[in-house]
Amino acid sequence: MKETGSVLHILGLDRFKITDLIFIPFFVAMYYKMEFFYQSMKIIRNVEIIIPLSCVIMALILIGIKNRFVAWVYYLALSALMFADVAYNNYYFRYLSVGMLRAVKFLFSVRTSVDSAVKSEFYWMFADAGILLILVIADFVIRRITARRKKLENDSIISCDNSDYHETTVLKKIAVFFTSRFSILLAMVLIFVIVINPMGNTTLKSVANQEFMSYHTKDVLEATGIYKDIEWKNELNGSIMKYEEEKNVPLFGVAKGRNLIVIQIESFMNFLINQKYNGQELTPNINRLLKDDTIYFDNYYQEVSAGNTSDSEFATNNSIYGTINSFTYEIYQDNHYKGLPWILREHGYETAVFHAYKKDFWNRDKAYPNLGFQRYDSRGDFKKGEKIGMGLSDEDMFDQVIEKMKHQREPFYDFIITLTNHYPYYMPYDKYNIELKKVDKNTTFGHYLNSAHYTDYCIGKFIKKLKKEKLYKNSIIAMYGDHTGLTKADLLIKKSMDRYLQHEYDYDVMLNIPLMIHIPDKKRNLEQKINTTGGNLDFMPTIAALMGIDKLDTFYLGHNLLYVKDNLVANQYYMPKGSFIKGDIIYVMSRDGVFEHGRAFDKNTREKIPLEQCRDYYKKSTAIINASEEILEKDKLRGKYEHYLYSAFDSPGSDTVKKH
Ligand code: GP9
Ligand code: MN
Repeated sequence: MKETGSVLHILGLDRFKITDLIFIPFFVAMYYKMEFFYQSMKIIRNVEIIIPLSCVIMALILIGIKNRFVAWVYYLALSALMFADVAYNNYYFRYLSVGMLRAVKFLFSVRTSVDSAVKSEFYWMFADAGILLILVIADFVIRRITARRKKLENDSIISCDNSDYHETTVLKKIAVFFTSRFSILLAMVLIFVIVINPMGNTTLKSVANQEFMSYHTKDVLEATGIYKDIEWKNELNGSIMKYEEEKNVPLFGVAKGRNLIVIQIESFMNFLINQKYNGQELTPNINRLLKDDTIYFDNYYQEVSAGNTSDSEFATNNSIYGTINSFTYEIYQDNHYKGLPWILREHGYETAVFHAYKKDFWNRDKAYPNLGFQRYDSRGDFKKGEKIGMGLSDEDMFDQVIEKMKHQREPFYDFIITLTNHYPYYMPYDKYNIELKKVDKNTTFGHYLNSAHYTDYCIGKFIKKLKKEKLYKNSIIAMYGDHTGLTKADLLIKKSMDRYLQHEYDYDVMLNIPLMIHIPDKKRNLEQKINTTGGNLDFMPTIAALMGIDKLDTFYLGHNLLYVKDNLVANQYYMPKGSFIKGDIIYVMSRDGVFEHGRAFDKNTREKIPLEQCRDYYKKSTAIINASEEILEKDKLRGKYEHYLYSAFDSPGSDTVKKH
């Protein structure tokens, strides 16, 4: 029998029974899971606030859901999201975003990579959900038994006092609402205050970027366009698009009229170049090339965004960043572009991409026509041959590309993307030619050295064949690594690299990719090392000058690295937005997005640098990335280049005209 007048009843708290205390073990387990989650996410700032906050938000929501089975399903779904977050973070060092859900199909395509990223301990993310299920079932059974006993009692005692029990007063309704849905409401208010942060509080900003529920809410709001956290500041001060001035270098036009062959080498890092490991040269073929007619940029850094490989090619060809909101080739596939392929077409070039992998991977087949590539040979256009890892081996791919090149009209611009040196770098045993130290055997680092060494061999063979087929002398061959191959977020990789480098493995080495531009020239000695800081965005203005292009009539954000001395590389992936590399200085924005929480160091001395020295460059780094995002979002090139309304896209054997 209920006491309708009791305080508990008025507050609606009589909904909860003493038996509900059986859920206490779950809440304890949830606390430890949260601790484990943030530890796996490698979040270190404000965890003393973030962990209890996540528990409180989660508890408020769970308590608010009346049906306990529904509450369990909800919690299981959130646990699955946490699992996905830690797996993604383990490689990319950031939370998953709604935009990246579009890329799930691609992540599944590189299954071996995904499998390796999922560590068995991540399954602990489901442990407390398991406990909750057991308790929900136990609670259900207890309730059933109690209800049956009550019914029996009621049947034997003739009671006429039942009317009050069913009576639902307004007071009671409000009370029930406040103690059930109200808790959900309270959780939502909490999250929104953190996300919107009306007073611009630094701690709240830090929490919003790191706390599980707040981060995902903010991400959903941003993805749906309800909320935007982009402050557009014009910090660029007219320092961009200065080709007219920057083209004036001694080597201007040294490769005028030649074929351009660009090799984007999968996961190829600069630390490999000119290095010996265990007495063996890691990249003998490339090293030999550097000694002869090659301009080698050793302070070149990746400037990729969420589209990883595809953004490396995008930034290289267009001199703007890809978007962080998902992968550029999909959300901006219909934009208008005027990058290197279009510019070279204006100069009479035929443009083609060769990549022996799935045609629609990273949505390349849809994106390339707008980027100005007339031909795209993907997996289906290559003969079946030797397979390593994800597909056709680099050696076989290069052999087949040479055959294709022989039939191309000159001058051509060929963009070749390699594949074998892809995470997790497994190859057949007979391809392992670097003798590993015991400690590096069966490690990602060890596999990587071997697979990079293999790709170097393939490049050497390719250059020989170019010579044999008389395609060499009249070409300019540029090569660069698309992005890092060894993430320091993976602690085993970091340990191997710390040992190899004999200092802490950090972003200066991790994001450093080589750029090598080889210009065969009998009369001159072109070989030189340029150590100006640069990145993917600088490729277009640099190569354009070497190829004697007079005008870069487009929007772009890079610089000619043969001209500038003082350059800045902005980053937003791996290193969070706001980070930059400038000369010897590396500033790493904190993951909570607060400038003062970042760290800066000198890559030579490895000593800390006072943050105040970095503030202006941090603003510039943010501005350059915002400028890029704005170019994409507003499709800025469209207005200026209406005459590109129609682009011819000739897939092999067809001459379809694609309207875009
Ligand atoms: C597949 C290749 C791999 O086509 O470009 O992409 P990644 O996984 O390195 O971004
Ligand atoms: Mn890649």
